[in-house]
Amino acid sequence: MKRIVTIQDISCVGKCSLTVALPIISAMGVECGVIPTAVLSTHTAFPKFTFCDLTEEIPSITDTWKELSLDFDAVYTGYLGSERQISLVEEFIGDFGDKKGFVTWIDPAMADHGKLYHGFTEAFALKMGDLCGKADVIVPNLTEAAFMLGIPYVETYDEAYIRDILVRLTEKGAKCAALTGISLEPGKIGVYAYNSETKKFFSYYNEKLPVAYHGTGDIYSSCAFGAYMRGASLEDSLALAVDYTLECIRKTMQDENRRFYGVNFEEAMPMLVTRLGTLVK
Ligand code: PXL
Repeated sequence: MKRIVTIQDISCVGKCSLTVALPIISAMGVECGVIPTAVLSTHTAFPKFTFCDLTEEIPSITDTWKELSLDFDAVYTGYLGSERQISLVEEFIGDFGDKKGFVTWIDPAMADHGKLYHGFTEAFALKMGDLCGKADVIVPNLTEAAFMLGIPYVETYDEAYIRDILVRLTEKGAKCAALTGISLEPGKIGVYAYNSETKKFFSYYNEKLPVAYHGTGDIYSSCAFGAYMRGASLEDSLALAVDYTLECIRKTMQDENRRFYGVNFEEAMPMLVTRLGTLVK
């Protein structure tokens, strides 16, 4: 079994970051170590939240792991709270990334719908862009891509624009870039990706439902990463995550008692595990 580490916050309620990454990655048959970067009462889109910063725990944890000679097959990061935390992730890659086949998977979870999340600055976004340059795979949405490239966010675009953004993202160093939430025809939404080593593009779409829920980006990234670590191709992993995220949204819409936050990723898990079984042994 592969052993990975995911570095992101714990939002105690809100269904994002570690509270979705850990169950999804574990259900997919990958051992999931964690470094919690902060503990929040909820994620920052709630009107009020507490925030306990754990930055200074990170070096203590990783130093102890080094003394114990622990090793990992991958690191996966999501929401990071500060530029210092980005530097610590870079150090983690330096310390643990020399294992053969090591995968660095970065979800620059920091913005959506044209806006940075509460508390982030443009300088932070540019530094996240530098971290993405060290990755094997990055999974930004179009807002995050625009902030990392320092260009305006646009709501209407065509395929040539998406391809240009993908190439520019990989020119900053990432091997593969996958833009999430891409819609090039009405009623369809999915992923558009580029592998700078093979110079190949890949896209996959499924139904676009007329709703937008918080936390789908974290679910998408965790699922695609989990499948990739199980040995599925990157294309199959990215496509599975499109279908799983849609299934989570469908289950949420069916639930009369649904919350205003997060999606029902829990009851969609049987579909995920079944589909994963068709892709890997
Ligand atoms: O879903 C991304 C995310 C993760 N963690 C925290 C957040 C957000 C988005 O707002 O606030 C703390």
